[in-house]
Amino acid sequence: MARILITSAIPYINGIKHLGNLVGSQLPADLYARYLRARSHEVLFLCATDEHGTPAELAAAKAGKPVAEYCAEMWQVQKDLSDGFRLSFDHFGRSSSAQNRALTQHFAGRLAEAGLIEEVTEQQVYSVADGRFLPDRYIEGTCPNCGYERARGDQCENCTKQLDPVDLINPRSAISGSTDLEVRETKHLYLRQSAMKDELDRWIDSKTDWPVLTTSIAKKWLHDGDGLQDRGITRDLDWGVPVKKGTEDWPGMEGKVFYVWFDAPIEYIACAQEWVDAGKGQDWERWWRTDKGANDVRYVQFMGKDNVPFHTLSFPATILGSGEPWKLVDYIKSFNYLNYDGGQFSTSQGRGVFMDQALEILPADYWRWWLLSHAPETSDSEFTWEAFQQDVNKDLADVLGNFVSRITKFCRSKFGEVVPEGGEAGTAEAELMQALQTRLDAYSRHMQAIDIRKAAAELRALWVLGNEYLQSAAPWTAFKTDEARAAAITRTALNLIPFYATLSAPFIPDAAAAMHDAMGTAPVWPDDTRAALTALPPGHAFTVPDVLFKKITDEERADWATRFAGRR
Ligand code: B3M
Ligand code: ZN
Repeated sequence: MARILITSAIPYINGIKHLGNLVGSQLPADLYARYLRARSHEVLFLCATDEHGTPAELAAAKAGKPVAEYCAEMWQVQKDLSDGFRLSFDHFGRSSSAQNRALTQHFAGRLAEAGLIEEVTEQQVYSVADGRFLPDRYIEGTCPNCGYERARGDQCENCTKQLDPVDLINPRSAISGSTDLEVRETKHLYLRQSAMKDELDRWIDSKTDWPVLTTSIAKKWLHDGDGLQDRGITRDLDWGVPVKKGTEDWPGMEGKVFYVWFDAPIEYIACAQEWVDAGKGQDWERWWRTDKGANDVRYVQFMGKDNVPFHTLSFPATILGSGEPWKLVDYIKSFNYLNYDGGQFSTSQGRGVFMDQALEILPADYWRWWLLSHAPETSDSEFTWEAFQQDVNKDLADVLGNFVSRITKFCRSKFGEVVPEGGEAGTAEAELMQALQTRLDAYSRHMQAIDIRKAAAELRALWVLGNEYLQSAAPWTAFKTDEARAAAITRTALNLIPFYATLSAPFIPDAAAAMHDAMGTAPVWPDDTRAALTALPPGHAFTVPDVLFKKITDEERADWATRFAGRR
């Protein structure tokens, strides 16, 4: 038995995530957590909302709400959706927590003591009317390139040119519209990542088992161009973790907060504290401090590829730079993008399916199965309604669902709702058990290695084996001439239901629970297929479950394709 700490990238607070976001971190992390728990390992699985930064402030302003209130509401929305998708976090925290505030300030203090923080004086736009410095995207004006009048200080939305606020013609505050802007001197803190380049480089080199996607991104940032840059870790915003050196004020930093990407990964640690403070766990340091037992922990992170630089370089720089015995990540599973029907998911255009909409039209298991079995692991993958309809109907309804329904109904009609007695297992059963064993071993291997598509393919193949067995053993034919033989086949096939339920639970937890429920069984991981397929004794009672998966019709498919094409 091992101890595994699992974190998913923490989703931004500003809005509901789409299915591409979901399959890029939270869902695969959940699959892995469920698998490891099923194998009796001790798991701590954490996620949270990422609540600071300009996007949160802007979204709150748009919603006409104070930012703290907006975040509290959106946390609940995201929490309910993650429950709806059966994401089995041990705790779903908030990066705006008191625990994260204190810990973020603590790290900044340690980094400052270690000489890894530099104070840099910069020129920045100050709005006299608003009484504050303006971040680049809070400044609007006319684009010098295309003449678009509502270009932002960081980029022109119209022609996509990257801008500096000083490039804008007729600049004004995006908050108040005021043109009373001045360039003033201000101080910011920089994390001296460049001083840690060699240490980070060696650390990445030691991770020979990491996915290529992860290491190639890290290496690119370490070596391309001028190499690893120092990084500004403070911002002129109201909403965020106030800049402090531990518990002390930081002269010259009054009114500033830490940059959202500085405090967000620290929330992985703070979240474990929140978990304990919420009364759900005992000892968070056992998971996070190598001097308090975390040396035995294997720490695995899940994220989309755009988040990789922050997790391979910046966050490790924070941890290593602190000089304290914090647990470093052992394995980073990263993902490419899921595209939507010939283009991209788009939050601003409402293109694609978002988490709330998905659950309105189908239960979580349908989405979980399709998304995980098409996880964008080695390249981008694409969601199309045709593929979704076809795969779900085939894998879930025709193969798994049909198997369960067919054998339970057959048994009920011929032997009643109990596992029948009589007859003996023969060659067909021996062959089946052997084939299942081979697939089961491969399935476990792929799940262990977090090779998600390969694991899904093995699981599908396991379901198919049961269907083929039933088809060729044909208990309905045997019954006419040899009732004992029909009983033996039926008994074997009924035993496959709890076997499948346990193996399938990480992918489709609700259907798995329904299968166990119908069979009156509890999940026990099957190491040995022979033992598993003889586990239910003759006389064991069951019930015929409701239809596990209904098919998606052509009308539904066409309707959904139109409905989610864009403009929410
Ligand atoms: N919130 C970006 C994202 O949701 C960011 C991840 C933070 S992980 C510490 O993709
Ligand atoms: Zn422009």
